[in-house]
Amino acid sequence: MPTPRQTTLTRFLIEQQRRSEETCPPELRLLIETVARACKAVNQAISKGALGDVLGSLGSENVQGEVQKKLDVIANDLLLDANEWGGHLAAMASEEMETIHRIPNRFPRGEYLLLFDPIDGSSNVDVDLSVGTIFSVLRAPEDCAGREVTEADFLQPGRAQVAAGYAIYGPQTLLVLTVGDGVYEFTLDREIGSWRLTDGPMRIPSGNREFAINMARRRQWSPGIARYIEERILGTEGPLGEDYNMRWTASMVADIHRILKRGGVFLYPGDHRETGKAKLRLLYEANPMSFLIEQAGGASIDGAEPIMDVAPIGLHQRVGVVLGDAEEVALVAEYGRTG
Ligand code: AHM
Ligand code: MG
Repeated sequence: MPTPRQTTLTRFLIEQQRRSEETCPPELRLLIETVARACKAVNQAISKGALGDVLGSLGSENVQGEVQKKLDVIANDLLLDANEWGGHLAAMASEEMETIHRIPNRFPRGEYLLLFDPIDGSSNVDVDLSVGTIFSVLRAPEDCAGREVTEADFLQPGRAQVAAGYAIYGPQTLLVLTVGDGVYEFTLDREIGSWRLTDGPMRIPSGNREFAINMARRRQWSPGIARYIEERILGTEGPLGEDYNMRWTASMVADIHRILKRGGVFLYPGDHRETGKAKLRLLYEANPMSFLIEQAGGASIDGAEPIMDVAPIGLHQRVGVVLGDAEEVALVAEYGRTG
């Protein structure tokens, strides 16, 4: 038997397929390998930094009105190019594209839909902090085979995901993955260029007294969120009688990875008092992260309901996000109900 560290992503996925063709059919396995390969190329591009002329903005805006970084576009193209010819996909969608990307007619069409955020936390790229790529895989509706894929085909709840994960480009380059049978972490062995299993099945440790929230948005919080955070800030002088720590990286991948490894809770609430707007996107940020968090024993809500039960109405729809330690998330939900 190989030790976990000798287990490559390829071997892990083949063994997963042998254990259960239902969770990991060959087509899905090959699709995940292709995404993972594209993430290696993104990693290469990011790590060149100023030497590769990849830093800074392009001067363009994406569909959400956000300034695009050069790397947002480079990574988006790398993921599109790597995934369009393999025959596993019917279409793709991304944070950086207004509408879906159909597989060109010159390539065979497969049965899956891929959604991604090519560089999550891209404001951090220029200052050399961790960023990542988030992805989610859905099955295309059965009747897709005989017609053009549409945006509506992507509007499936998070529970319908068949795989999800992220790559994190930090001190180490990692791939964290679920096919609905636990969460596993792979570290990129830079010398031989392969992903090796380094953790899993991952479980969120309970009871960590750390929360992650952007405090500058405090004026926008609902009474429930304000109460939850206020109690933690009061620490030993408040009803909890314990001190808490705050961590905020402005890279969701980095905050979620910390929570998977050592626990705690992440909040990006969607309760702006005037606009009711959230920031994070449901289909390619909140849903894949929620799938991973639930698979690791945690919970994930939009403030009240499980995120993966939300019925999507738009490709770039935003949603409030509270996820991590299941007990903490339950408390946020309770304070949301009672104020
Ligand atoms: P992005 O996908 O455009 O980078 O935006 C998402 C990021 C998340 O990674 C992070 O949690 C959040 O935006 C940070 O937002 P803020 O700048 O409000 O702290
Ligand atoms: Mg993002």
